Amino acid sequence: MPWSIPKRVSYPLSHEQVKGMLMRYDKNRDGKLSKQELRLAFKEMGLHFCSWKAGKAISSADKNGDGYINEDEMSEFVQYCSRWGIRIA
Ligand SMILES: [Ca+2]
Ligand SMILES: [Ca+2]
Repeated sequence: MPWSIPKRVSYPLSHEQVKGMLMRYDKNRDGKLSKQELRLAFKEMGLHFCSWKAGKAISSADKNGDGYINEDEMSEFVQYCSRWGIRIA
């Protein structure tokens, strides 16, 4: 992809933008995000969530219970994030 993630992300972003950014942190390219990958994503996006919140968001969005967020579950995850006051359009 031609664009890179800025140190600080300006909000609001669309759900698709957020999904796209998060999926770039799928380091091992298995098509889903582990807790570790998500934490790195948050950190690099300048969002400082504690691991408890990240864990809560993952378990809430993780519909099939495998401990990872896949592309389908990502929408749920992004919605959960928006409830924390992150304005996602
Ligand atoms: Ca992964
Ligand atoms: Ca899952």
